[in-house]
Amino acid sequence: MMMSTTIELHGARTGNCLRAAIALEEASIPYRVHRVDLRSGQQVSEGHLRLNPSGKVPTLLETSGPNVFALSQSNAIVFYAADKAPGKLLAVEVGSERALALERFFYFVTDVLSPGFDAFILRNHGDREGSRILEERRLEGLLWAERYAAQSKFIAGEHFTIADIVAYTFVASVEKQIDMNQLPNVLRWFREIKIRPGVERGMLAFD
Ligand SMILES: N[C@@H](CCC(=O)N[C@@H](CS)C(=O)NCC(=O)O)C(=O)O
Repeated sequence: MMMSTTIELHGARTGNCLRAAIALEEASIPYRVHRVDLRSGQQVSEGHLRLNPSGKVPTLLETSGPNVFALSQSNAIVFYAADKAPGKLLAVEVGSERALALERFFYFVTDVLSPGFDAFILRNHGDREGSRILEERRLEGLLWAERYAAQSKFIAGEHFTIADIVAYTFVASVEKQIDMNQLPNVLRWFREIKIRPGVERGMLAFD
């Protein structure tokens, strides 16, 4: 007998969770949303810690009969979605198209999201100068996004990939702080990505 598999995404309206939701939507993977109220500390409730001992979101649960598999890193969830829908979010064939998507995906993860997260930690510890330096580093991501979007329709070539997902959630997080008219290629690309049905649904997943 075939066991049916259900997928749940536990999270809140944060960049990491939205990235995971957009990836599932763009991969057309059916999933149920379970909202975690971060303000009231639900992420450290006994129930949530059982699923994700780090006390954070997002957490993806894949349940198949008695087997429950949990994933608790947003970028691993992005790859999980890409693997379940071969070719939709990342070229399967080893070659330049796939390598470029990985290069740009990891650029945004390691050189943009990471300093942004560290800036937040330093700010919470009162280190305003350290935080400012890292925030500047994060915003350099816009210049690279402009360069990438000038070269091709999407961030890593002529197809939508995981690189667009990470770049989109980053640009959406700073959109109100910057004058997007100074980044004409980012603006063109951002407007196109924003109205993709999968992106629209993902962005609303936790509302
Ligand atoms: N590296 C993790 C980071 C997860 C993370 O920091 N989640 C934040 C929300 S975006 C969180 O759960 N914060 C609540 C808390 O730390 O109490 C990922 O990419 O999923």
